[in-house]
Amino acid sequence: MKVIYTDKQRLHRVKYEFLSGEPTPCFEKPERADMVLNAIHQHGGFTVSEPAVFGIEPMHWVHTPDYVAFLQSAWSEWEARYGDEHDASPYCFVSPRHLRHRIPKDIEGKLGYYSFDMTAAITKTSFEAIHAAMECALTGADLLVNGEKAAFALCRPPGHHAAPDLMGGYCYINNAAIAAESLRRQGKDKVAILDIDYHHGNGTQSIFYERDDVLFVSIHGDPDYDYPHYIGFDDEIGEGKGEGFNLNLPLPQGKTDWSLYGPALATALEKIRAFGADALVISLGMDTYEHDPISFFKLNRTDYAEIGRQLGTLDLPTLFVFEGGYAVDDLGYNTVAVLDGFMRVQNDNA
Ligand code: OKP
Ligand code: ZN
Repeated sequence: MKVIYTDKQRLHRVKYEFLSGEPTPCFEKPERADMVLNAIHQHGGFTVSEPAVFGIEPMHWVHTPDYVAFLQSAWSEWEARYGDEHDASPYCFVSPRHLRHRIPKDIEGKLGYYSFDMTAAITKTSFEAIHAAMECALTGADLLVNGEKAAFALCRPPGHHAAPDLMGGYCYINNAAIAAESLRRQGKDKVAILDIDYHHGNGTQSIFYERDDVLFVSIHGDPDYDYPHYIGFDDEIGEGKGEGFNLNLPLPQGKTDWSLYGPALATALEKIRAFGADALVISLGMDTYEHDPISFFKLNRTDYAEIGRQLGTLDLPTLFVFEGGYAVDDLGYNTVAVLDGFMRVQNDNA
């Protein structure tokens, strides 16, 4: 399988996030991708290459122009105010209640307007990495358009929490959504996105909520108890002509092992089959792992191979787009277990 990766993505490295009231080293770090690359090289069945060059224009396919402009200028506006010692991060937010949704002129106001949490800080070189991650996803989509049966875009920072004009959850630009849109624009009439990150892919859901040409299905921790807290429930089914083209399968924290996950995955795959997808994008989050430090499912490496196998049985052109996963020591082997399970089915079909 072809893997698309570039070291430019290392240019995004945030110092801290705030958990349980104290600064904690950020879980989403460049070493995550290093571990995946390491396992990919050990496996031997992959070829890794650099992404092609794209401008920033594809960001506008799914994000608003004002949001993209904000991402580009945020660091310099922040640095002019505070210097370069600390990462740019919001301290106040535009709640949907009692406040006005006007775009402020001040950088502090803008950071809060365009964020839904404090986990998406911006550094001097973040935008270059964010851009490079999108290029990896777009290059992966192009591989499918050119006849490749599958590809893996090893993206970071991740993207699935990024909505049209919101960052959060370590995400800025929605790599998977842009890849799906690229497939749509290049002749794949129906694209399914399956998000198997532990956290609900709220950004991807929002982007496609009113569309019937891109199906969004997500299996994740119950938002009544877990991040992103305010979205990802099973009554969110899409709107307008998108009604029926959004499926959320929340599962309980703490006790979700294969006995609960397997049936949810079967439901997800059935929905994708019924939709009649021409291509599949997998938001591949590996934080469903039993030892993940910030998540609460109980999947293991055997389960990952089985997930890969079942995804392979859909027999669709498939782009894997990397999202979360924070148990760094096992992250690479778990990721490769999914991809290897998938490739074994492909070899059987060939
Ligand atoms: C990004 B991705 C839990 C804190 C969660 C944010 C998690 C962002 C996850 N106590 N903080 O979907 O893996
Ligand atoms: Zn996650």
